[in-house]
Amino acid sequence: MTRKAPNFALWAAAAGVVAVGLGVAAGELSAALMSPSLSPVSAVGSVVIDAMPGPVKDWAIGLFGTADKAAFLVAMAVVIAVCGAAAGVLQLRRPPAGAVVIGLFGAAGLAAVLTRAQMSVLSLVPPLLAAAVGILVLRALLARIGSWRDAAPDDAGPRRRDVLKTVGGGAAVGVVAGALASGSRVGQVNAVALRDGVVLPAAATPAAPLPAGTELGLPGLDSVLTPAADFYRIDTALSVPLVDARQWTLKVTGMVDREVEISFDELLAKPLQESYVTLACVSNEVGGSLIGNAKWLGWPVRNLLAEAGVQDGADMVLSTGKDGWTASTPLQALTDQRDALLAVGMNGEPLPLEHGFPVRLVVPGLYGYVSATKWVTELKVTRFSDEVAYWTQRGWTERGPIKLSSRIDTPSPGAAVDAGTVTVAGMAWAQHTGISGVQVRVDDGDWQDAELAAAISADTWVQWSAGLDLSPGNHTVTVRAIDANGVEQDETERPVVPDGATGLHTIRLSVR
Ligand SMILES: Nc1nc2c(c(=O)[nH]1)N[C@H]1C(S)=C(S)[C@@H](COP(=O)(O)O)O[C@H]1N2
Ligand SMILES: [Mo]
Repeated sequence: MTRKAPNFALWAAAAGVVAVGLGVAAGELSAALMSPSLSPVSAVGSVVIDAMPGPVKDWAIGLFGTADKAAFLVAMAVVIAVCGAAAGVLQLRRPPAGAVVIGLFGAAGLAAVLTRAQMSVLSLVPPLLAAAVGILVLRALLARIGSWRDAAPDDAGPRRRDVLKTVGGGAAVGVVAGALASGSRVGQVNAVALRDGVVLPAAATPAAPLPAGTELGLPGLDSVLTPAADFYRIDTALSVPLVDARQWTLKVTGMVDREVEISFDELLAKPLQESYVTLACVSNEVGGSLIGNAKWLGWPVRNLLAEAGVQDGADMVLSTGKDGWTASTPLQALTDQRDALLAVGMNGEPLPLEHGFPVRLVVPGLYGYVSATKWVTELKVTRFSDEVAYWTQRGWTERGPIKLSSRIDTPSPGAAVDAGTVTVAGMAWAQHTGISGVQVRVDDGDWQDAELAAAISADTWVQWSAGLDLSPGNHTVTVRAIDANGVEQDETERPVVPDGATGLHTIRLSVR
């Protein structure tokens, strides 16, 4: 009795499809967990769509109508599967050629992701992970198919079952992972499209133009205005909450005369105002980078609170985000003249999904954990004695005014510089108080005044620079800021818990 010789090439092709399928699913899932803008499939797809000649695009839209995007994704899936099959067969015939093909795919994904706007180190994870998973799975499956092919006749049975089990098991995992990844994609694609569709009204009260001389433009020095793509992101949301702005409402509840609810369109119809505010995270170490400055567009929260009518005895507003996170903000900080905003715009664009789309709170002078609620859905007027917010339950203080601080941006710590006059520069901040001076010191020498750039306002950070005469050898440079009330930056070193770090930023330099 003869058995038909197994078609190893077919098995290798199937293994190749399973390998790339698992790789793509791993990449998409990691992107879904980190940030909606990181999907390698979307990135490659956008690059291809951008590169398509107009007539081809028109033809495809005409052919598939509103299903054009779905049809495009199906076409991408077919191309990926065909290449996977080819990689499998190549890996069987000429290892490691199949693994190289998958590596090239990963490189294409990486290149596509690099062209996207919201680029960060994190963007590199999904394509690299996809390629790594694809190559590892391909090699594992093909090794098994190889040993089946080379097996002695009496060993062929167990080898065959091994291949059936692993390829079948891989396919099953791939189907589940693919379903999860595409499930998360559908929501993300919609959210991205809805955000792209938002047209922000012009501000009734625009921000004044930036004063001349706010931006020193020195290499290595952070820019005064932080692009949204570089803005630090801190939240407890494992995947970015995707909020449909058309469905979004904000409720004011608690100790109010009447509960009010406002929709996104109603909010956009209010007289909006623009202001520059520097946000900071309480977890920012001395010299750290969890701080950024943006131009925010929004409506002062106090107007909405006034519509609701705040009752006597309230001293706090507990704001809640779509992710269930809460912040406790002193009522006064939301009602005084500091213009705490229900922000809809960041640097002239709708809020990025990661930074709270469609609406977040921005309160000058308070750390983000007690004020900057993203994806905000409720403001409950209450008392500090009645409610405890998310981070306060975990050991951070219930109030969190931002501490006066300063940072050296350039030279970078440990840098080697030439002896002579060395330009040192950085940032200083005391939100809602303002900075009146910055001083620097070499080793244990005297404090010398640095030059302050023009400040946008008391609510923003300000650049400073100083020319220091440095002799050869090892030196330290330390900075301290002085606020508008003449208070010097606290030099006592304290950790970030429970209410923000203190101490002075010092860098070491080796001078040639
Ligand atoms: N809904 C929600 N809002 C949030 C947070 C969060 O975890 N969930 N984190 C806060 C913290 S601790 C900070 S420092 C700021 C950071 O805002 P950003 O990510 O836009 O820079 O958002 C605040 N708003
Ligand atoms: Mo934070």
